[in-house]
Amino acid sequence: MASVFRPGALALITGSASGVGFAFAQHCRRQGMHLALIDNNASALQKASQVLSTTRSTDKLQTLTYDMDVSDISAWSKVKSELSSKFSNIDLLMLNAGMSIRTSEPWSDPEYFHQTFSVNFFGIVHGLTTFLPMVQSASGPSAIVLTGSKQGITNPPGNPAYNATKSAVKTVAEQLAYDLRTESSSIYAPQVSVHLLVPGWTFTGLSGNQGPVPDEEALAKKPHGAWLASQVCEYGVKKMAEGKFYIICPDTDVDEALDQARMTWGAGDVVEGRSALSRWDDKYKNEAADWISKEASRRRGGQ
Ligand SMILES: NC(=O)c1ccc[n+]([C@@H]2O[C@H](COP(=O)([O-])OP(=O)(O)OC[C@H]3O[C@@H](n4cnc5c(N)ncnc54)[C@H](O)[C@@H]3O)[C@@H](O)[C@H]2O)c1
Ligand SMILES: *[C@@H]1O[C@H](CO)[C@@H](O)[C@H](O)[C@H]1NC(C)=O
Ligand SMILES: CC(=O)N[C@H]1CO[C@H](CO)[C@@H](O)[C@@H]1O
Repeated sequence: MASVFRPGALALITGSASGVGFAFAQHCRRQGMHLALIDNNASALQKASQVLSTTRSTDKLQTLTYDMDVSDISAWSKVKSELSSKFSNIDLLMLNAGMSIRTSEPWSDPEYFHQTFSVNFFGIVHGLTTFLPMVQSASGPSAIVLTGSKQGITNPPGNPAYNATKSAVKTVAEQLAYDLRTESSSIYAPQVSVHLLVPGWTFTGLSGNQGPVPDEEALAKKPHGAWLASQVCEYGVKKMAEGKFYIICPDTDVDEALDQARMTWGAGDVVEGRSALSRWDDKYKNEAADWISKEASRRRGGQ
């Protein structure tokens, strides 16, 4: 199957002034793609656009930037009217912007939930409702990538709003993939592939490495266990080429087998009727650790 990463195609990426989004923008540019970059950090966005404009001869390639908040639906309609005057379709729609707010009292702070959902969840909803038609109308294969998190799957305790937004992103991505591939659905478009990109621990703005930082610089500062955003991109592009919907990235500390074992244990809470988040419950945590470690070794052996 032809790739969405092809010369002359258009990628629209949110949260593209830093981290994972910026790494994908760089990959797209190297493949000769036009870019529409959305971010609410104006200075980082400007830097990113400069770097990308020199990544490859850009004689004929456009780099459009939109300094906007993805939670603002009216900003999306402006982007649409501008973009659709220049392009008739979008080949890669990557809805990736995300953030995390800390609050000491989540259970008495509805604003913390509203804010986190307005960016991490409704930012994605706005991107989809605005641009799905332009993705469906692409002439070749096109793709939608939504950035989730392992925290939306295994749900570790501590930041309930962030984890809840990411589990909502997973649910929406699954529904979208189903509707696009199902003939009786009103949005049926089997040439559009959907991917849930789940980075592992990645050294980005979320962990103190904000902006379009070059790999060499990030490598010198990154914690040992974390991946670079460019590694997430490389892994993601490879899995997209394999046609995978779930793209669960490992990192230096956590391999694929360990993630698989943790996710299986988590799903087992429901099936076996254990307590919620049993991996972190004193009553189960030793059993969980034991089972996960054995299951991970079994999976490594079986590879
Ligand atoms: N870094 C990790 O370990 C990790 C792990 C799992 C998932 N993720 C997810 O990866 C995605 C990308 O994050 P990252 O790690 O590259 O972090 P990052 O901070 O480097 O990049 C996120 C970008 O989104 C932008 N952004 C934030 N809020 C925005 C808004 N309201 N409107 C427009 N732009 C906004 C930021 O300015 C930033 O440039 C996020 O969805 C994040 O939740 C990251
Ligand atoms: C914007 O990005 C720059 C890095 O380019 C960073 O130093 C700054 O803190 C960011 N601003 C905000 C508000 O996140
Ligand atoms: C990015 C983020 O805030 N994720 C959080 C999900 O919840 C776990 C448990 O608190 C936190 O460790 C993560 O930081």
